[in-house]
Amino acid sequence: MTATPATPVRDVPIAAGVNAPAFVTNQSLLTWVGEIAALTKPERIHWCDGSQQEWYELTRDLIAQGVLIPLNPDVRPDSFLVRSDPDDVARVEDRTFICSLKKEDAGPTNNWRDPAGMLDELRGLFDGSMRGRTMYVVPFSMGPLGGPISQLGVQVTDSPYAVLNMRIMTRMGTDALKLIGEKTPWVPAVHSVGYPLVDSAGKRTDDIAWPSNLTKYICHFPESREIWSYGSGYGGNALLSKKCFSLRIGSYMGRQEGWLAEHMLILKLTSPEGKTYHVAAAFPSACGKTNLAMITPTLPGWTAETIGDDIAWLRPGADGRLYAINPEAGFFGVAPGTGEKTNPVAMHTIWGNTIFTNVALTDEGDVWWEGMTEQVPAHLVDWRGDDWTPESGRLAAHANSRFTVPIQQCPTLSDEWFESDGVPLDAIIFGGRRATNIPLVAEALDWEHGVFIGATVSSEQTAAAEGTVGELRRDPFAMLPFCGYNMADYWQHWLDMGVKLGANAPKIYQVNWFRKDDAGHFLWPGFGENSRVLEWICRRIDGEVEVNELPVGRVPAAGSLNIDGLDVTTDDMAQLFAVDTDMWNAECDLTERFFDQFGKRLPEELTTQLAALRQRLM
Ligand code: OXD
Ligand code: MN
Repeated sequence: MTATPATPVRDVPIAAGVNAPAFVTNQSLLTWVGEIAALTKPERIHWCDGSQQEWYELTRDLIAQGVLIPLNPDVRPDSFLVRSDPDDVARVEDRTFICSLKKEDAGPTNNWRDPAGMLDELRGLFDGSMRGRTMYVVPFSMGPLGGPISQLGVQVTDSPYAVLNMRIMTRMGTDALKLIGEKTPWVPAVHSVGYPLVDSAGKRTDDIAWPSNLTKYICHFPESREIWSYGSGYGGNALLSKKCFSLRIGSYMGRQEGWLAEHMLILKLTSPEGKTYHVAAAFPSACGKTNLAMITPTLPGWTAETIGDDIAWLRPGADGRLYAINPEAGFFGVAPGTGEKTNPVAMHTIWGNTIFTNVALTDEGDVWWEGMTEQVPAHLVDWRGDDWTPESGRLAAHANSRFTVPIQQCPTLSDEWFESDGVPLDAIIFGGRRATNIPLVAEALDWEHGVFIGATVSSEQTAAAEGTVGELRRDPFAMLPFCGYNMADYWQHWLDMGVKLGANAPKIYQVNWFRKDDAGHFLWPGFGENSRVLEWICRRIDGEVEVNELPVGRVPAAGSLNIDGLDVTTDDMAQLFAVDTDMWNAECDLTERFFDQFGKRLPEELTTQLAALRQRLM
């Protein structure tokens, strides 16, 4: 899959220089690698070429160290289980900082640190943090190599586990490095797990399976487009291409350069008549985004193809339409809840070549997690490495356990994932988990109303996370933890984009698969049946279906949403689209309070939208 390097790349001791391949001419890259090495003091520097040989050597060493547990090759070839430290299992939002020059540019929804002070503190932490280890230099491209929407980055890391994941999640290696010419812009990302093997006195300690540090910092410097991450080896804290680059730094770059970096899946739909549609959809975590990205439509004749499951970069094209690429090359999916019934496509994707983190191990040497099969295995080794039986009374897999797998293994992958110009969007969808208020589907009245819908996305807290169950959490555009600048300015950027796109702008929709009746039962079957809502959206784009105008948006006119064969009654349909004026007025009050924190930076259009909604509710 990856080309053999033109220049052989070998690990050499640090004293011999930065050990860059001869073709690297970008002085800022060479200087930066030298500076980070001088600070972190690794024993060796290895420039990753992304080759099969490199993968073989890294996995061989990690197996020998007991870090990677090879799965049974007969059931899950070339796949591994990794168990993290129980204190390092998820993104750490309270340790994530936007270090913009001015605090108000980070805005009220981000943690902020003064960049100079933060860099000082980071330099102290990174000083000697790679002693005794190899520093890997990981060049990568987000998006197709050389594509007009793509961006280049280089992560240095002392985690070979992060290297293996980056090789799956990005186009990583020599081909990406070769694109960084003398003057090419690239994003630097520094990562250390913060567990040196040699102390400043030269005393060596043994390594452990999951090195990390209780002190964690995930820092972003938007103005200088830099990322520094310390103390964690897990997911978005360590794979700096993902949330750190593609969303936090990406969103900032997008604002400066006239594009959008979004927490959205991208899906291609084909109707029975052979017409194609492209949609991008933003959902907060735990709202079924991966399932929608890999949906198997239940409606005869419709097909769905996957282009992305998590991140979309959107840019106006020469024809004035909005084009989307998925900058990633793999899925870093949540394992629990993924099974043959809920997401057969994901289950087929992970047939092999997959890194599993914090799932359970079966006696056959395969993986298991809650929701994978109906039949619960009689015995497992749980994510912490302890014996487990169904009577154990605890989760076998961690709730945030993951699979990392190449997107090219996805059986529903669209050829258009390879398209460097992206796909033209017909619709943008915002979703959330809401037992009340939000209709099954509603069309925004116009772009500004759509931005208002995106800005007010909220989701009910589930029992899996901290907080009060059922409590509403605002997650505007599903970007709350991922926007690299002031959220109010981000909304303004979306409003400006609407002006730029004009009549070419995609239509905006809101969906909610999770509405419940008074007895607490879901009113809508969800999963593959969500294709019915997607069909309605496509038909609507073509002007083929009628709407009912409600205060909250345009919903399907009676009979225009296909529910043939579903066990959904007329009364259920009425409840799925009911607008309770009192509850909506209360929601408007919450929105006003939410907006208030942005002060003068809140775009006037959103205040106007809120007032208009109140008016429509009267
Ligand atoms: C993710 C997330 O991992 O949103 O995609 O947390
Ligand atoms: Mn995500």
